[in-house]
Amino acid sequence: MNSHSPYPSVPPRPDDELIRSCRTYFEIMEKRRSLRFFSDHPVPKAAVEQILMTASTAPSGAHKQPWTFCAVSDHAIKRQIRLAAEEEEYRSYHGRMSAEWLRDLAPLGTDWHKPFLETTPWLIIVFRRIYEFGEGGKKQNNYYVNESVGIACGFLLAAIHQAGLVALTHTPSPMDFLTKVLNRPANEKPYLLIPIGYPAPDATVPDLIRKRSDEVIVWYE
Ligand code: IYR
Repeated sequence: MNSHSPYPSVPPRPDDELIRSCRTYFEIMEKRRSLRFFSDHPVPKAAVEQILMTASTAPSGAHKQPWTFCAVSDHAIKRQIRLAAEEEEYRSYHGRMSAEWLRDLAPLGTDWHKPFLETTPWLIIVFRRIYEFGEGGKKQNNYYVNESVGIACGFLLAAIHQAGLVALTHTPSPMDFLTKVLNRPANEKPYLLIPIGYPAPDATVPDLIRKRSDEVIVWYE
């Protein structure tokens, strides 16, 4: 077993203070929206690095941290990613997605055009690391990779929002082109493509309503 250190002791707080603090964080997070209209205003690399390191604090199966974040600001690579994504998306919107799926997407107003993939100062491409190369190049599988990387992406979106920046959890499908464009090794599979930046001054978001607490929580008291 590794050495263990004491966790900083946390004295119980008065209930009303605790509830207020939970409410305050809810009110912050409740304002987060997925955005498709970005400004090209630059975001410093050091900010992106800090945000990605927050994502990397996420819990993971056996603490393997089975993720790689590729951060792209290079214009030529962003263009390559946009063109490849639009090619896949064009096929998705013209035959690969079911009529029901297209109907469900209609309120979001999405289509195969993805200009934001070139507008945003940064594209984050999250890869899940299926296995590692152990001693002698032996494959060692990671654990709960999808769960771990999903949680890390949650942390990532929260950190982006906290910074006053916006993002889109973009899922061009299939995403294999990202492996090729970014020259990633065989143990990494693309998971999400997340453009990050400031919102465009005239950005809009669809009017969505989030589920009420009684629709998402079942209490057993
Ligand atoms: N990947 C496509 C389609 C799409 C799918 C879902 I589910 C969305 O919530 C939004 C879009 C696209 O990015 O346009």
